[in-house]
Amino acid sequence: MTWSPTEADVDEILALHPQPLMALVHGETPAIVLRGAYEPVDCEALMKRFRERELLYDPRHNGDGRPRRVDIGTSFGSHRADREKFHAHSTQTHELFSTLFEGYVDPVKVVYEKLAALVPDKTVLTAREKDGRLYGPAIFRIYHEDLGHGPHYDSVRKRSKSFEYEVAHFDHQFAAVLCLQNSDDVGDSGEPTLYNCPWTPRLQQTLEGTTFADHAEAHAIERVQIHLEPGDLYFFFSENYHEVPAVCGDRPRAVLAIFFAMSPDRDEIYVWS
Ligand SMILES: O=C(O)CCC(=O)C(=O)O
Ligand SMILES: [Fe+2]
Repeated sequence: MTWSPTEADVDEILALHPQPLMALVHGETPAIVLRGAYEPVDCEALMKRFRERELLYDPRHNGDGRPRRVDIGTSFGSHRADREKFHAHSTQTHELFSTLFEGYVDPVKVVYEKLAALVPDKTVLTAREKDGRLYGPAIFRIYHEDLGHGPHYDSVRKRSKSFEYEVAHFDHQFAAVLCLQNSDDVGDSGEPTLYNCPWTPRLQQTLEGTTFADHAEAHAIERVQIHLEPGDLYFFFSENYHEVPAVCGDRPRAVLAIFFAMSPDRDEIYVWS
């Protein structure tokens, strides 16, 4: 059987995979793709709003002109080293997002609702510490030319080892990404590839002597590329290796992303960005 994404509506997905997140963990399917989760015209309208509010700009014409990703929201990875600043930044993001989408359907709400529909037996919450302090709810990420992600996996538990944070105390970690805008390029540019290959300590040892790309080639590891149109949303097990080839051309790739953690024996799913 080929390793192919599950593309359907939520009811059909639940009929195929009663526990969709565990199906991702077990590699039964590389991704769950919900086409048209958000209106493409609203994607365009939000991009316009981000530009008007100067939240979105071309980093090549700003500061030192070096290409870098434009984030609208709080990145846990960038802020976790300083807990006070991280939670303060997250609070600002909650405030910003409470008015940013006025006049349109709230895309963050849509992503949370779709996730909740896929896990009817669990409660989906923005991640929080025991004292109630919140993480960022979600993040918009705009990738201009030359920006993407090389092969990597994401796990606060296994990679970042941030055990001082609640989100490290779950068994499995995932990501969900809603496409707002694609680059112009018709090739690989900005189109994520997922590998049927979770990180393990053993793999880590193997990779000490080689690159992930060579390892994947040598072992003929299954891979799929996910093609998204504005409004499409995909979910994947972020402990599998994955990559996003660098954007080519002038039109940036823009997405709304969340990370989330789940344990089969916990009622709550914690979402952050
Ligand atoms: O944008 C995507 O499709 C995936 C992003 C990703 O892998 C990450 O942010 O760690
Ligand atoms: Fe990732």
